[in-house]
Amino acid sequence: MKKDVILIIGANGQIGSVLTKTLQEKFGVSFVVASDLRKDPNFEGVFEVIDATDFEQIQSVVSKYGVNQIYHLAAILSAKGEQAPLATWDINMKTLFNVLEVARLNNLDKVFYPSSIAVFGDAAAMNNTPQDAFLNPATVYGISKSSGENWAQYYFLRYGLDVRSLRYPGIIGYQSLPGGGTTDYAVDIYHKAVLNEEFTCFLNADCELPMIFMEDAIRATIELMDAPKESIKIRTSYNLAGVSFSPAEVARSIQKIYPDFSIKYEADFRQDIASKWPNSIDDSKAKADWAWKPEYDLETMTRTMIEKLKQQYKKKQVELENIG
Ligand code: NAD
Ligand code: AKB
Repeated sequence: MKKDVILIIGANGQIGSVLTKTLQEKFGVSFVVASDLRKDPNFEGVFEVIDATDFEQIQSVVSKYGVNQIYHLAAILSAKGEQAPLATWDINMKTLFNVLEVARLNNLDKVFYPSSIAVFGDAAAMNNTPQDAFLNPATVYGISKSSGENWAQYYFLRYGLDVRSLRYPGIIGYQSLPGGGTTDYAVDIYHKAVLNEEFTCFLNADCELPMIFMEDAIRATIELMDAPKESIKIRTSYNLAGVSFSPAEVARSIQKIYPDFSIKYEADFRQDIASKWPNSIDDSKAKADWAWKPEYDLETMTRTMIEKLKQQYKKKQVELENIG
């Protein structure tokens, strides 16, 4: 049987760096081609520099390695995207069109395209936001993702391309740092706690948002991609839920471990973005179609984040002492 060869676009990012390792374990290091705008000197495995706005660069790597699946992670996220709306639209859409066209022209077996809770706007119910809520996103990032979902479905309906997609909530992990989103505070807060520093939050204390622990997000991605084709009934993008909380709630969960941890609030433009996003998500379709089930709640996530970050900072300290 022909072996799967995977191309990951945007592999250096918060999700890509973790997903790459998981896919290397699943498919074998030599069957996973990681790519991004630059190569990380510490990267271990097969790597190609690809600017995904350039069709030819993707095409030549697909031909060189006989790629049959693409995970397309490259994008400009919500907060960064608002600094340059038209450039964000160009990058997010051009990279997607190139991936879809390369996949169609080379008869690839599958494509993964991440969408986001950013597709929702103030027309959707805030609590337990349904799969088929009206989409009126208020950021250029959200507009690009809601359009992207429909393009994914178009390629499935028109050409039979097996594109699969999840509307990720904010992703929280200890392995990597986030790259310019509105949910980034929920990673930074744990770093500050472990470093014994006060945290200044750019969202209001009571701003509840849907989040998911990295382990759950990666497992959801793999389970979606492994599911039999007939069970994938939604070809735009599946709602996906992990855990919902506000900055005050995550701070309280940290204070159970670090009672002196302190947080202050200085809301900025990201609060306006967050205020139009859901508080929580109804992911019953993902549960029904491909048996999705999150494992981490706020308490288990907080315990794991703190434990892992403490180990990482300790290791760095030892390395620095050895150099010195
Ligand atoms: P990130 O910003 O950390 O990483 C994106 C990567 O894409 C970066 O390494 C960047 O160098 C690369 N990139 C940008 N432009 C590129 C181009 N033209 N060609 C090739 N690579 C390019 O993002 P992330 O958090 O890892 O998110 C990955 C995907 O998941 C994105 O599509 C994002 O919209 C989606 N998503 C992320 C979250 C989250 O909380 N992290 C939530 C919802 C959806
Ligand atoms: C962002 O905040 O932009 C991302 C997302 C939820 O899509 N983390």
